[in-house]
Amino acid sequence: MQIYANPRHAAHDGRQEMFRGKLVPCHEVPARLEHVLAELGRRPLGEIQAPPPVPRALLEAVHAPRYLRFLETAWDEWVALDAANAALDALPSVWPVRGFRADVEPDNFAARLGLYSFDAGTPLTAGTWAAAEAGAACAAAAATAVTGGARAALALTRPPGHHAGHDFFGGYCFVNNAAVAAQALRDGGARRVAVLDVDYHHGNGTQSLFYERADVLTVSIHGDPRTEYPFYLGHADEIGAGHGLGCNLNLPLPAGTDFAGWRQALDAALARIAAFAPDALVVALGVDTYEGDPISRFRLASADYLTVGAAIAGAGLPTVFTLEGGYAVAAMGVNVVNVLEGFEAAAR
Ligand code: OKP
Ligand code: ZN
Repeated sequence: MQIYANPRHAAHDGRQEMFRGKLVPCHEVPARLEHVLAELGRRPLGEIQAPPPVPRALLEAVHAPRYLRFLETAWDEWVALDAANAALDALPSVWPVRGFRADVEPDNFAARLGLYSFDAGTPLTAGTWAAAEAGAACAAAAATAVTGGARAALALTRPPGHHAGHDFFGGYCFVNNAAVAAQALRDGGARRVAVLDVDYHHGNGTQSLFYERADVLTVSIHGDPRTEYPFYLGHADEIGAGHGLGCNLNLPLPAGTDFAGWRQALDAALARIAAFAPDALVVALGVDTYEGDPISRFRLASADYLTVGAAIAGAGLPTVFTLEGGYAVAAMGVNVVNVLEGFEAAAR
């Protein structure tokens, strides 16, 4: 398969996230992607390329222009507040919840940081925009490869993307790479596209972006939001709205679910995707379903990911993989490459 690696990913290197009243080291670290690249060196699956730049029009088909402009300029504004800020990450601490106005963009930087975010766990750093934009370029390039006839393509996206919505970041995500890929596939001529999100956490951003669209089916298997992040979306009764009614499927599972239980949800997800009869599939590939993940609570073993990849190949669809979560850093490479190797073996 064609593989696009983000040459700028390491520029996004957050120091700390808020957890239980303290700032703790970030889980979403550059080493995650380095482990995937190292494993791809041991088990090559295709040529690894740098992507061409992502068209601005594609980014603006997914995200609000004023949000993208904010991301682009945020670091310079942060440092302009105080030169000493250059040694710190920008973390939001105030948000316009119910009853506040989101239509008026404040002048105050902290207020805008909150306007465009939903948690205090997603630091914005000097290289965040460069990394996020180049990650989206990987997603777009992978979609282009599939549009051009490739059976599958892999976008090694970091930072991840599936929590990012039309005009907000959070959950370590800034640009929704899976949505960029899905939109690029549509623009390339796919009449219907399915997004299958297998990350431990609900893909709230992707769901929201396509919630009222009938051309993109979004399916997510994830920890039940009653107890698991992102908490405020991802329930089974969210089925799409308007033209998109019936075009969203959430399969929340209790914390502690093992592979047997998770596999049943995957079969249900794949059955729904088959019924939708898409021309292409985007897999938002998180491997934080792993039993050793430090922030998640499913119990998949490394070998299970071979089975996951084979089952996804069974859909028989041109497939773009984007990379999402996975925080057991040393196991990340094996787990991701197992999915892809399982896919390739079954897709042959
Ligand atoms: C991003 B992705 C843990 C707090 C969890 C956010 C988790 C974001 C997951 N101490 N904070 O879906 O893998
Ligand atoms: Zn996750």
